[in-house]
Amino acid sequence: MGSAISELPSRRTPLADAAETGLKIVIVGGFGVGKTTLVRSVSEIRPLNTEEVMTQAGVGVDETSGVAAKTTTTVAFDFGRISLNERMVLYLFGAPGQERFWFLWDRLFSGTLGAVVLVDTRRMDDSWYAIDRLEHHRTPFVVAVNRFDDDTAGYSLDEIRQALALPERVPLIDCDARLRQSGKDVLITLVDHLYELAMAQEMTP
Ligand SMILES: Nc1nc2c(ncn2[C@@H]2O[C@H](COP(=O)(O)OP(=O)(O)OP(=O)(O)O)[C@@H](O)[C@H]2O)c(=O)[nH]1
Ligand SMILES: [Mg+2]
Repeated sequence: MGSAISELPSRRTPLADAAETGLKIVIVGGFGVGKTTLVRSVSEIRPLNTEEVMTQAGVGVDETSGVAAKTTTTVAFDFGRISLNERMVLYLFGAPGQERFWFLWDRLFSGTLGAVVLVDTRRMDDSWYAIDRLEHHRTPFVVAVNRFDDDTAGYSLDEIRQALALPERVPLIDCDARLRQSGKDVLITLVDHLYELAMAQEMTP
């Protein structure tokens, strides 16, 4: 199956035009699902991170079960950039995952064309808030399952789709946020999805 973005150079659409100046994409999801890792692994510029070391003050506040090795957390947002081809530039904004920073999200969504929801299957409930906010803002999104090594349950994508009550039209894929190509594939899936939505909109009179 060919990716729609490979067809973009020959087609002028509002989405393709916007892509030349840069599409704003947000990466959302629960605490510690790998948002910062994803922005870091795909960004071509040195990513801006607003990571802070988690301290004793966060004990009992920051829910670290399942991410015991985690020592830092995003307190504002991550920022990175990636060119998918010569005509398509994405600006990536990784949201902070902790509940106490969620008030930043709605602002972060302004001007956003699309989003990636990262999911950790060990803590699926953490994805609800992200999906809810995106639906509220009518921001198109794809869902990417970041499989951690100690994810022993091994839920299938179908099971995850059901658990999250995701409609068929929302793309759902596996990824490893630590791998550049995998992160890039997630972004290509998102751009393809945006492209299809834009084409469908063009078709409706
Ligand atoms: N094993 C494994 N570890 C991962 C993967 N992705 C991220 N990690 C690790 O998981 C931890 C959490 O990743 P972060 O990227 O900080 O998560 P985050 O979503 O930005 O977290 P907050 O900003 O605090 O919400 C880090 O120690 C990563 O190295 C993965 O796919 N597999
Ligand atoms: Mg982070």
